[in-house]
Amino acid sequence: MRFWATCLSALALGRAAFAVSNNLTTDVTWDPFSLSILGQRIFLHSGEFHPWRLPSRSLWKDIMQKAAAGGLNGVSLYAHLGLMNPAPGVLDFDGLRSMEDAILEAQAAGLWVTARIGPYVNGETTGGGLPGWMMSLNATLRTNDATYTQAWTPYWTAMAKILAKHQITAGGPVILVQVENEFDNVRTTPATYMVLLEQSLRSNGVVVPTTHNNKGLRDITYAAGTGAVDIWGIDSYPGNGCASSWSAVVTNYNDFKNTSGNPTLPLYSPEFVGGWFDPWGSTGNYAACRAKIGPEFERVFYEALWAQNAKMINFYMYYGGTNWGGLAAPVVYTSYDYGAAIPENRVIGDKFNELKLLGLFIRSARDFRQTSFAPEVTTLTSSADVTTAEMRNAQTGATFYLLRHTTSQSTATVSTTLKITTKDGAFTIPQTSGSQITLLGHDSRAIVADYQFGATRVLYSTAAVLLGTTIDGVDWLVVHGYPQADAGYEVVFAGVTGRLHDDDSQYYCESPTSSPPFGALLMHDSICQAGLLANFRITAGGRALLSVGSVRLLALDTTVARTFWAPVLPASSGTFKQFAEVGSNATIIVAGPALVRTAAITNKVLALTGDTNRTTTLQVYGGSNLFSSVTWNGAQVSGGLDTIGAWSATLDGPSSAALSFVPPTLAAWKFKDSLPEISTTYNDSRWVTASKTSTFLTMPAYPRDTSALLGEQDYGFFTGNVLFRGHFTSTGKETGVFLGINGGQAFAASAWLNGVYLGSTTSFNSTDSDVKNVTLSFPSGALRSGDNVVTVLKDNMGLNEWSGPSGIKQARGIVGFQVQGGANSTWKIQGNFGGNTNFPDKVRGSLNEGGLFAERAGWHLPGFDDSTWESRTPVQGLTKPGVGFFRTTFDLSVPSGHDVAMSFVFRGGGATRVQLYVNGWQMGKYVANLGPQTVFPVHEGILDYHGKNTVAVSLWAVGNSTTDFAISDLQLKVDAVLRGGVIVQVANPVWSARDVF
Ligand code: IPT
Repeated sequence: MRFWATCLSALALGRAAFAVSNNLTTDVTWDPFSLSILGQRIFLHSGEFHPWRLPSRSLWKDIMQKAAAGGLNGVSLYAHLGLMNPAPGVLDFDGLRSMEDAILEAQAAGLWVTARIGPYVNGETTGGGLPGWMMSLNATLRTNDATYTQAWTPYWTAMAKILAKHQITAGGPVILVQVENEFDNVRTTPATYMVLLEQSLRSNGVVVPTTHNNKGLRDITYAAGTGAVDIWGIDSYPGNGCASSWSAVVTNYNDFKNTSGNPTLPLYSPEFVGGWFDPWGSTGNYAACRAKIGPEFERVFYEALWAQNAKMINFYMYYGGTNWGGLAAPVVYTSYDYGAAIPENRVIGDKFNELKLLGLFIRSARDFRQTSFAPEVTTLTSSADVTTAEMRNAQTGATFYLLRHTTSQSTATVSTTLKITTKDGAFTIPQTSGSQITLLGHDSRAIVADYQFGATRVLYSTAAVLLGTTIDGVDWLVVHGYPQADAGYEVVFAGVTGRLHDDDSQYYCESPTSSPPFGALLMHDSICQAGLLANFRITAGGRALLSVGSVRLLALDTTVARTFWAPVLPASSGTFKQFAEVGSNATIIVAGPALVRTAAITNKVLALTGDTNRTTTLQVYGGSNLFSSVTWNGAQVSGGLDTIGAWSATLDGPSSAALSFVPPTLAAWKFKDSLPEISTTYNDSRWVTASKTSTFLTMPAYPRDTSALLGEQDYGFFTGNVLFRGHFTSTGKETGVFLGINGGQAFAASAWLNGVYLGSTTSFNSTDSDVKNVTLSFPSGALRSGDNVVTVLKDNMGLNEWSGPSGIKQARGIVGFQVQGGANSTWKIQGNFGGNTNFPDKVRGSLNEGGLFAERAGWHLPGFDDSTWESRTPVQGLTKPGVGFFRTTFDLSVPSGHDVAMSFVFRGGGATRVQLYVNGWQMGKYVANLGPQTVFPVHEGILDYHGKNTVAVSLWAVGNSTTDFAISDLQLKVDAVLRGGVIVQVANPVWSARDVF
């Protein structure tokens, strides 16, 4: 039973009226408009981040600080059951698997957390987050099956306890917990599985609302107690992904919620397009995707989502990161950059900054949070090519006109006027005769009317609002627009009587008379019209500060606005003092640096932290009485008021040593063969004997010449390369071997008989088959009398995501095998050292290593002694099909105090599969003939920027041509240099001897 937690005191405090709670806590409540936190209505503006996709743990702080600086107030965190629970009874929430640490970093940055803990998450990760061992269970996954229930319970209860400890009622940032993901895939009514998960959360102390991510516009509403979560939402990826063409915005989310869904809930998008993933073998590239799903796309699609009345939005992904080790599902390659706002290498640009503009606006537009849905219409615009929603806050009268092209993918330049209704009457704006509002190509515009902030009401602004805020008792409105757009932007303050006028080509305000000139950056003939109306043209690169009565109006070219920041000034006390709105309404306007991470004022010292990418003019607008000195990253900076009255100083960019830093050339490689297993003398007696004669994996009917089944998950191998050795006793008549091999899309396999190469097979891309059937002939002379061994090396591109209850359980391994000519075969299997139960590397975890001999022996780890190895480079490569392992070390001495983004860049190769190890971490899989990835970002922390580094590559020549035997280059390159960053710890445990077999 829910209750209506209305109370007079809430109303008196301006709190959300008629808020509904889940009856367990009133710290997080909701109504049809929005969520409220501690009685404060908020627009949840959140970004998706998977901490486990950023194994350099220290950098979680970087992402969290960027998210907060980027105008978000929340993060959404998937947890990965498979990583955290690699074997039955083994729970590991340490290091890169620590949900708790990620939550604490979010809290430090002032971000609310939506914990999306599965058990199944999808997310283009192996098994969709479910571990290989669950695939072998006699259970239908994602149902209330007793065996499956038993399987998820230990993880789930442990995770619930972590969340309970860090939920808002306990002083933590966790406000929402998502149960399952896109459960309509496996829809059952009632959803007893959902009920079980929810009950377990509750009995382990989670009281915050539960949520669900509904797959698109599919109805999965359940009656209370039969699987209903407190707040469900709709995921949606409109716009046509990374393809260069745009498809239309979606305009029926709100209808869906109100007709098929639940009209008492706010409209929630737990995943809204923040980019898209890219498959093996594509021609795509994430930089192009980031440009397509870029600033214009964000403006059009995100404002269209606002127009649908969404007040809870999470962008998937905000930082995608890296599918290092075996994290990827077969649908993606190593990079999970996703074209997201923060690129994989963490170097932010226009996409991030445009979302910041939207985020800061939505943060400061308090009245937006209680606006009602109004269908988009073309009746308010003079041009039918422009559509607008008119979203009004019935309590305050504030109104938001969201303008876009009627055909949302249009690239036309269209101009229109707009009819608005305000407290002071109806107007057609712009009022200046002949002026129009112009959408430039892919564009949209949020126009405010009766927009209240501080003591000021903006009657309307045709320029986009960046923010309105009160700093030291002065109301500041920051607006922006494109110089090429409107000939005259209009900003009208209600009831302001101060007059603007010009004097000697410099524009002044009458009151206060001491206002400084705003310079020649803005101009308009009629700027000084009749008192109330600021009518101006924005010039390229322009910024202008006007005093209008007691209000400061800062008008900016949008490209200049992107260099603006409004960090939260933490309150002096309170559990949530660093949280925008709920903890602190105070902000300061800072412009210039590539990033402003944090700001605080204590004892009249304004302490700013952030990054610069060049010598930068720092500007602080307003509040100059609040501080008497300024520090940047802890060091005092001297400055003073500039010509337009901003406090200004010069910040150093990166040092010349940092700018000229060049990592050493990778040279002095050592080499050793990594495929001793093909030798007839190789001793596989300690390998696992394939003995299963039945399986709960999905094992297709295939010819098999013995009853043993070779589904590798059944033997504890879920990741990376797996080796199989099939023994048969020859009668001399065998002609070849049939193999049906499943490694997931884009896998490869190679086979040898008694050390003689038989051939290889490759699945070419994500639309190719995940199982390949080959019949390989035995070359004459290869058979021996007695024991013969077929050695098969195959990789596993990750376990399938959900594709029905049997699709996810698809057996990886050798699903069909038959020696042509009669003989029965018996098989031995070897994968990663120790399998999923006894893997030795507890820091890097169960998915870092596969089953190559080099990996089993730990040759990829720093500290291994390769001094007796042959000198040979990966460019010299191999001489025949097989696997070689190459190692080298080098010192790095990166100037400190800088964030230097580096990547490994591969070139060349044919049917060549390379795994890249950096200080023991498997940071990339380069498949030369599939691509598309050639550049592999590796962060500080994995790389030791102030010490010795070990780089290793396994090189698998899958084919028999010389181009398959080698790559043509591998180097470490600098992507970007910033002064700043966060302090990074290195934790790269070194080699110790393994009893390899
Ligand atoms: C949505 C999943 O919920 C998410 O985990 C991820 O896989 C995302 O897709 C794609 O990157 S599912 C939605 C596309 C139907």
